[in-house]
Amino acid sequence: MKVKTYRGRSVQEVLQQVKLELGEDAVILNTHNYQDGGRNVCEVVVAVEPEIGEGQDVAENTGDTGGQQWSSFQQQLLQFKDQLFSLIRPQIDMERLSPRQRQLVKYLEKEGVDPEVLVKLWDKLKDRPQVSGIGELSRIVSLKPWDSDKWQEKCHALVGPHGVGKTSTLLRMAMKFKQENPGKKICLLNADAHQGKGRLFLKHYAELSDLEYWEVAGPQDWSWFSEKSRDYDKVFIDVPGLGGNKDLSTWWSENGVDVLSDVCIHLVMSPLYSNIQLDAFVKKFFSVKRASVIWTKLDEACNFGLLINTSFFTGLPISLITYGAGLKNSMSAARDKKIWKLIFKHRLPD
Ligand SMILES: Nc1nc2c(ncn2[C@@H]2O[C@H](COP(=O)(O)OP(=O)(O)OP(=O)(O)O)[C@@H](O)[C@H]2O)c(=O)[nH]1
Ligand SMILES: [Mg+2]
Repeated sequence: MKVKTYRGRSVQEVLQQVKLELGEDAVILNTHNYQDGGRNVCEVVVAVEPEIGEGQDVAENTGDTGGQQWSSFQQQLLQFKDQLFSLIRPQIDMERLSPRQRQLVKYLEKEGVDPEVLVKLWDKLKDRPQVSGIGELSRIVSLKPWDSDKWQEKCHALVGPHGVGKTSTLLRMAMKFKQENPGKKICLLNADAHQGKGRLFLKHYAELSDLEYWEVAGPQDWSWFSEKSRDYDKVFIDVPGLGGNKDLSTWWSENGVDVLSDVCIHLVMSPLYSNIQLDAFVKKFFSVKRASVIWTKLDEACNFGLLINTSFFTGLPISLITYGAGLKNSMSAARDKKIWKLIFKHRLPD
């Protein structure tokens, strides 16, 4: 799978170049106009499906991710998926796909994409050789990049299992927001204050970054904070990992968090989890206020089919990706070019 960038003086000029080189199969992922030395530049990012024989083992060739080998568990999972898929397979006549479409479906199967997603994709592509596989896939994987103008809600709560990277991501988001909106008042709200280490970490960086910091525990605190929140333009909320049988809706109602208005929830996940585990987390952290998925620890993962599966089964857009333990240069807003490079080339953002 290729992701290529073309530049020219106008959209028309660049599109003509794209069409000449790549024909009808090129899928436009993004266009961007800017000035360079007083000249207008139009940049177009396109995705192209690979030639036959090319790219089938892209993932193995690039060596760009942290995970270098399949773990035996992943192999078992893939075997299980193979068996499942082989039951459904008789219904899927791969001959009804064009060679490129077929190759795309096979690549995704190797990448751990769920058979149900593959069947859906096949259904959209069958007997329609002119239809682009990536184009159809981009209808499944929706994106809502973490840019301040796209996310108008005041309060952003990060939820997810213990250790997935909630606190670090929350800090990165708050710091990015502050950098882009220097005049705005930002608050870090720690609802996970019983965790000594995370608490110190958050408090320390709040002080360093000149962000206001509060802790809440129980309905009285939440009720107080719902008034206090009027002082802020943005509030970033660190929610505890919720061990055992606790789920998010129980925690939310027990703590009376509903008093807080204008809240959206971001589900923080990592491709290091298995499909089964991820399914359990998606249920555990269910909420009608859920608005996006944030993917963390991409630098430690060796395949990314889970991103597609989660988009398919939850319908949630991806807003952010993180790929490093440090707070700097380890987070990107989820844009198509980056997501496709990740899935098809196993390449992390530069
Ligand atoms: N490699 C890698 N490490 C990360 C990433 N994001 C966070 N980490 C590390 O993962 C560990 C856990 O991160 P936290 O932000 O504390 O995770 P958490 O979800 O808040 O954890 P709890 O508060 O214990 O539930 C830390 O050591 C982070 O530095 C990432 O994208 N890649
Ligand atoms: Mg934490």
